[in-house]
Amino acid sequence: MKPMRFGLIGYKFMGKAHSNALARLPMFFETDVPVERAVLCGRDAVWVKQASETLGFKEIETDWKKLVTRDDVDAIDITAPSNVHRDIAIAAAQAGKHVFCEKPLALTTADARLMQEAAEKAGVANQIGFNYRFAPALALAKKLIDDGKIGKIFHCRGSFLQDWIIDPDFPKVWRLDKTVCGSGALGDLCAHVIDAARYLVGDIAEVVGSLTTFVKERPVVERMAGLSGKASADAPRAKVDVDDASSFIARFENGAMGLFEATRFAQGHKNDMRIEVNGEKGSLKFEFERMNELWYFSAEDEPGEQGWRMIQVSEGVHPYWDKWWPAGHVIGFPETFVHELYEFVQCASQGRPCAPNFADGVAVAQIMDAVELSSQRCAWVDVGEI
Ligand code: SOE
Repeated sequence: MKPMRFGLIGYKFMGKAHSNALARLPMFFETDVPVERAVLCGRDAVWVKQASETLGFKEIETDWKKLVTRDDVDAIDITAPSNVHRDIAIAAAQAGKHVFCEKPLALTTADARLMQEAAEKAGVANQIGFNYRFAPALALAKKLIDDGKIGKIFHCRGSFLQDWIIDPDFPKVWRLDKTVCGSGALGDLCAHVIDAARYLVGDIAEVVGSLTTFVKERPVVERMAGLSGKASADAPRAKVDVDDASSFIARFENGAMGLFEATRFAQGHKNDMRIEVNGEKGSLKFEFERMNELWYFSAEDEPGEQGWRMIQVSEGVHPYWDKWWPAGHVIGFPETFVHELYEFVQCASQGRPCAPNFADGVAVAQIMDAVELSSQRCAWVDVGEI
């Protein structure tokens, strides 16, 4: 059977997460086509070679333009920083390759739309890396909502809190450079929460928000590190042009209210992504750092027996669980990437639309741009304006 040969761009944090997922996918999941780690791509030949050996890729490429037109590659997986997503994804789609792209889809909604158009025109599978919705607990929350368990939804409360850039001497890494990442906490963190909210509750119609940058200048380091780094005391400083924190209120199209917050300045919070949904008949809440648990309150339980129940989402009946371990042998962050790539491979090989796809990436980009605009205007913004 013809395999799906992956060309992966990037080999740092997300590149490793995707490589690990591609390696483990065939060990646990039965895909319609075999999956191959074919070519790893990065600009520096020495480093990419080294990474390809560790991450199990057969070949390397240093120029993404060559990668996307190679005959021995069927799918392009983009984990490089956001400023290169647009050009790579469009070229890959035009070359007839299926495309998986990390979030945020692009620097702007306009660019994200170009990517969606190119992928749809080429008829290739396209998916965006909103991996949190692939936590079994969030997939179960979605099922419970679709089954009507919490009824009409009134509220959605989402947050994503981290604390890794509080030190003002922490360098201006690429995640803090607008030309490379598009936005700060908003695009890097809140994008996941917005996706989860759209997945569980539906589309957002209007937003009013506020963005803040607490540390306005940071030392520049020669090599822009990922999530860690130290600058020398005499390093020159440059302006930080992205948000350190962002919050917004939303009105969903179905009438529900939303409240969202993302920050990298919440001391003690490492990767604290949470979402809660309150409906007429019940509530659901999820906390990523306890990702094998889903909290559920049902107002339909017998009076006197009502209360929050914690569902340990690690039994064969739960989403994806039958593929993993015996009950209670919990999974973590890396497995969310296995799940999303499983969906991608299956959708691509069966010709089904992926979810979340580039259209979802565009919808999230629109909401984020509307939040930025609202912060500038100090007013509500209709998402349709973007
Ligand atoms: C860094 O803030 C980061 O790694 C994000 O880029 C990821 O999308 C998120 O999963 C965790 O935090």
